Amino acid sequence: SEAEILVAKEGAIRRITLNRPQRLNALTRSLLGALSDALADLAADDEARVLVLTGSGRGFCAGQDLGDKGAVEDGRVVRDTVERYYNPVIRQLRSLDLPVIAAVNGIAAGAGMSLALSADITLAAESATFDLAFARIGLIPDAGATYTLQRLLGPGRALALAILGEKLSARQAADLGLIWRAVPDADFGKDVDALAARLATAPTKAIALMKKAFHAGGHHSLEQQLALEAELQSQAADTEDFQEGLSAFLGKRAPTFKGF
Ligand code: T3D
Repeated sequence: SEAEILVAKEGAIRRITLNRPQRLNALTRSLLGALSDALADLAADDEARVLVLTGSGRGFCAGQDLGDKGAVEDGRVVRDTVERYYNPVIRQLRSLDLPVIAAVNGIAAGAGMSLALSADITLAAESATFDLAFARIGLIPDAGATYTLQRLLGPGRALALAILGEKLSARQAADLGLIWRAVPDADFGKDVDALAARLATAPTKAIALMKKAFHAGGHHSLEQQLALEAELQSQAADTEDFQEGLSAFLGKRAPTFKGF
């Protein structure tokens, strides 16, 4: 049978495609295990400078596969699925040192929406929809969604969305600040590729330091954050890319960043 995820390497770009199109890429334990393995490989891949996470077929990801035997039966089983399959993937995505693009090609529902929101930059095709489907089946948002949603929307709108489970168009999601941008379907593939190519030549180390700063900023005081910025900025200034950025600016030419 076909692999449940596809991993492609192209220069410094890594692309992971959820690949159960006949089920809108719904997540099974085996798919989540494969995704976790791929993310572990990526974390150890020194050549990689950007990850694109996307789905095959007409959907991005319909969340937990509700037919996956041994994953959803009752509270005991679901706790195990969440702790052993979902949470590791979310931690891995979050702690990657490179920028993560979610390329939302179609519907993102349930934990599929959680996955899309855990990326650093979420780009969606205009025909894609975001569906916090959990309440429809009597569950709560998980895979980090109760964390990311309230940071992106504010706690009031996040909880209302969780309770009501309204489907959002890609444009609505962009207007609410849930995602970076909704783009016309005809441009989607090209725009995703252009963004990935751009990030593959970006100052990758500085991006890793930005991620660290913003993640800590969510729970720091201003004093703590100013101290952290001083530390991380000094690390950024010690990179070869900063020397290159500086000399390119002064020399009125385009910089060539190496990622370190
Ligand atoms: O351990 C744990 O379980 C805890 C973790 C929970 C995390 C969660 O994600 S809970 C939320 C799970 N997801 C959902 O509740 C969404 C279920 N799907 C839908 O509501 C709809 O499929 C969509 C709104 C996403 C899309 O609707 P539509 O009309 O575009 O497509 P469709 O016809 O419903 O789906 C196409 C096929 O995929 C269909 O199969 P068929 O009829 O062609 O044989 C459908 O049953 C299947 N499919 C879609 N989503 C899932 C699924 N099969 C299993 N699980 C799914 N989540």
